[in-house]
Amino acid sequence: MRLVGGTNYSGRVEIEYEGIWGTICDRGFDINDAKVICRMKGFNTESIEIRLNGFYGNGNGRIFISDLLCTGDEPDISECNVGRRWNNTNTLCTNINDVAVQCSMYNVNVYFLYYQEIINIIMIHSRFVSQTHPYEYEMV
Ligand SMILES: [Ca+2]
Repeated sequence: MRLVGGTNYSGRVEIEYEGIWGTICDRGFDINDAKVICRMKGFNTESIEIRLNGFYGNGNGRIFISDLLCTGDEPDISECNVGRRWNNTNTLCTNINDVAVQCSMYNVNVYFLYYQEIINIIMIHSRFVSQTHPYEYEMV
């Protein structure tokens, strides 16, 4: 799966099937479906935007999936139920209906680790200061 026409964390959703890249129809597409797509791409699933109406440009190929039915907890869209797919997508779907998503660029867990690392550095540094300047503490 790839995101096209946006940034590394946003774009039109394209999936590969039998060597051909195609799109997903917006029919039945909701935030739970978008969560699985962002998770697959390794992004945070907490602040996601669904972009419709060709926000990142319409695709120009096949439409492989419509009526995607993810619960939001799946690790991969291949594990979601799908209403219609491959050669049987909804006839109302055209490339105007291609879905796009904007995932969150930042992972909450990454920020948490970064915060922990800063605390570690402060603690190591303050230990170093107390060892190299022992009298400052004894004079109090
Ligand atoms: Ca859905």
